[in-house]
Amino acid sequence: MATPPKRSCHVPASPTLSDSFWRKEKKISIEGNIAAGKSTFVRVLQGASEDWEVIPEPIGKWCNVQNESDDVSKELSSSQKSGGNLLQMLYDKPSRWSYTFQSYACLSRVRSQLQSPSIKLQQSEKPVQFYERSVYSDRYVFASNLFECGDLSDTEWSVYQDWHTWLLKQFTPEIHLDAIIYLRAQPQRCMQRLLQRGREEEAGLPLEYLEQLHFKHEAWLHHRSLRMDFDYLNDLPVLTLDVDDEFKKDRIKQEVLIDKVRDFLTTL
Ligand code: UDP
Ligand code: D5M
Ligand code: MG
Repeated sequence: MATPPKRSCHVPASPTLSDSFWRKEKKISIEGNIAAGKSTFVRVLQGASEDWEVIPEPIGKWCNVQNESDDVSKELSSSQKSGGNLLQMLYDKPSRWSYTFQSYACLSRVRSQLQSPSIKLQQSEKPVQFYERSVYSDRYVFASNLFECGDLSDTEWSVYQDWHTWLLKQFTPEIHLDAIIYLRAQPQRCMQRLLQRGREEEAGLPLEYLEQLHFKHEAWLHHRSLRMDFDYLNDLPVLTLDVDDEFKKDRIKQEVLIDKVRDFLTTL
């Protein structure tokens, strides 16, 4: 793999200046359990300001993995066209597919997190890019949990952590986040929303899995007790929004949440 060119203009002149000092746009990750309401929330954010851009989770790619070298000029039947469903494979046989899933999830998130702001956003006064999850939740929530459940072996976990740390350091500081918004919901509420959403791949997920992921989010973003390989994460500002109560159909609740986000942004 080619090593990315070293940046010149992005390197902070003083170690006391934050990495994002050199970047106009703020990068904020929206974190939270499965079906907490992240996609719903980012849609609300998207409509709330011209200065805000949303980068959704690349789940479509995970559910339909395409071979880039396929000859797209060939006529294919619809079954030939559909790629592998890595999310389904992960849930069907986690011990076989966890490592593959984490490799692909990380690749697609790095691509997302490095995405340049749109032209419109570049022209805005206070541009903000909101990401649905990040390379950090991949590792410190999902991969870590799969390892603790025995679905990543000791060797796979070591190899994964090694390249994850190395890879992200190559993209420092441009991949760095400026803050995190934690959508906090009880696992039971997430389960209710998961069932309501009815995503086929997630049909068999037990409440216990959501509980495990909840504890990981809590340790990371509420208690802030996780040891992380990226020092800057320990001091990253976190806004916690309680989303147990319905907000999708409640405009007033949405306004309250957006006001909290606006206030938070003024502190960054
Ligand atoms: N949802 C809801 N009320 C809310 C938030 C979400 O009914 O206040 C529903 C939403 O329509 C979807 C499901 O809960 O059917 C999961 O939400 P979403 O896909 O946004 O969750 P994510 O997995 O992205 O966190
Ligand atoms: O749903 C995204 C889906 O993808 C959900 O089933 C969790 C799963 N997911 C996301 N990232 C990972 C990683 N890194 N490992 C394993 N599973 C993952 P959402 O609607 O965003 O909650
Ligand atoms: Mg989502």
